[in-house]
Formats: sequence, C-alpha cells, structure tokens
Amino acid sequence: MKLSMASIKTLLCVTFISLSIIQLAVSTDPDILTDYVLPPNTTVTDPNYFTFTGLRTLVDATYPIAFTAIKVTQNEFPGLMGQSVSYAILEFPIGSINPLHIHPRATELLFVIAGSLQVGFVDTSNKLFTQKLVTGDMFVFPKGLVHFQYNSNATEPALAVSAFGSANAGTQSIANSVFNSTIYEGILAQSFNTSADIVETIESGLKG
Ligand SMILES: *[C@@H]1O[C@H](CO)[C@@H](O)[C@H](O)[C@H]1NC(C)=O
Ligand SMILES: *[C@@H]1O[C@H](CO)[C@@H](O)[C@H](O)[C@H]1NC(C)=O
Ligand SMILES: *[C@@H]1O[C@H](CO)[C@@H](O)[C@H](O)[C@H]1NC(C)=O
Ligand SMILES: CC(=O)N[C@H]1CO[C@H](CO)[C@@H](O)[C@@H]1O
Repeated sequence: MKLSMASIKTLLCVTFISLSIIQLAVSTDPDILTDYVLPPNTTVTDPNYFTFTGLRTLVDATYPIAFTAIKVTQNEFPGLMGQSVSYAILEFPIGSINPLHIHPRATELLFVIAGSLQVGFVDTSNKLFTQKLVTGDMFVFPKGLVHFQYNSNATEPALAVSAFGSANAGTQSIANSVFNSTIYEGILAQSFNTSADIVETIESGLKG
C-alpha cells in the first residue's frame, strides 16, 4: 500500500493523539534524564544527599496537642528532586482532624501505624467514599480529590504515614483556599447560594 500525503498526516495525527493519551494515563512528575537531580552549583560527594534524618525526633516522642503533618518533600529533602516520591507523617491526638484538602499533584497512599482513623474522599460526581481504618490498614486517596482523615477515638491517638507519587504533591486546604483567601464576598455568597453575613461568619472563624 502506498502512503499518500493525506494518510501520512492522518497517521501522524493518530500517533500524536495516542501518545497524548498514554502521557495522560501515566501522568506523574516529569521524567528526568539523569540518575538524580542536584541543586544548582552542587556536586554529590557522599550518601548524605540521599539520606533524611529529620524524622529521628519521632522516635519515643509523645503526640502533639493538635493534628500535625510532618512533610518530607523535595523542599525538606532535596534528594527527592526528580524522583516522584515523598512522605508525610500524620499525628492525630484524640479527636483531631486533618481538615478537607486536596493534593493537586499526587495520589496519597495512607498506612495506619497506630490507633484508628475515619477517612474519606469525594469523587467528581460528589459521591463520598468513607471508611473506618484500624492499625495496619491502608487507604488510597485518588489524585486531586477532596479528602479528610479524622481520629474519632476518645482514648487513643493515631499515627499514619502517607506516601505520595510526587516529590512535591502540594496541599490545598479547602477552607483556606475558599474562605481565607481574598475571593470577593459577593462571589462566595453567590457560589454558596447564601448571604454575605454567613460568608463573613465563616471567614472570621478562619481568620481567628
Ligand atoms: C551557579 O554558578 C554560576 C557560575 O559561577 C553563577 O553564575 C550562578 O549564579 C550560580 N547559580 C546559583 C543558583 O547559585
Ligand atoms: C479506641 O481505641 C481503643 C484501643 O485501640 C479500642 O479498644 C476502642 O475500641 C476504640 N474505640 C472506638 C470507639 O473505636
Ligand atoms: C488564614 O489565613 C491567615 C493569613 O494567611 C493565616 O495566618 C491563618 O492561619 C489562616 N487560618 C487557618 C485556620 O489556617
Ligand atoms: C440566600 C440565597 O441567595 N438564596 C437563594 C438560593 O437560590 C434560590 C434559587 O435560585 C433563590 O431563590 C434563593 O434566594
């Protein structure tokens, strides 16, 4: 079969679309073309660059008084740059919550190490998937979806480790991005089909 100019163009077009779909399906941090990434003007001289010791403080530590997330991203641990992975250690004292938020750049895989957690996420059809996790359970929060974690147990704190498929997953708090930013009150009132008074009440609660 002879390839006409038109069929070559069609072929190129189909190939391009297929590649774009594959690109979307495996979408993650950009692939690097080197073994690892170094900060500008530095050279690796030892394994310390690939080591993070900042979590040693957790050994034998007591729980904090409020929910605490200790992030280990490329910002805290530059050796993660270009490697598409990161961690967060989540400490939940009794009754504490990790409020509604989104990770725009990564899926989260949470592992409950101690205690229990009520977790949930909402998909783009507004369907809620919620679960009671106990020690040893794992839960996956799909990339970019609104989610929360809550320790409802009245006697036991909870500890979890979350892994992310990005060296910099990012966290966007729903409450803060909507009601503690500088979005005009009128926009918020109309968006939530409510009055400016109610918007102000919510805003003032977050401003503290
Ligand atoms: C890296 O080194 C070059 C040459 O010395 C210098 O011009 C540049 O500003 C440095 N970049 C950083 C990020 O320090
Ligand atoms: C709270 O945690 C303790 C210890 O793991 C467990 O025995 C108890 O059943 C939990 N309570 C609730 C309400 O889940
Ligand atoms: C709301 O924003 C202010 C200013 O950025 C910040 O100091 C405060 O902690 C935020 N409130 C909450 C509940 O995070
Ligand atoms: C408080 C407020 O703005 N309520 C409005 C919600 O939406 C309905 C239907 O559009 C209106 O009738 C209400 O006035």
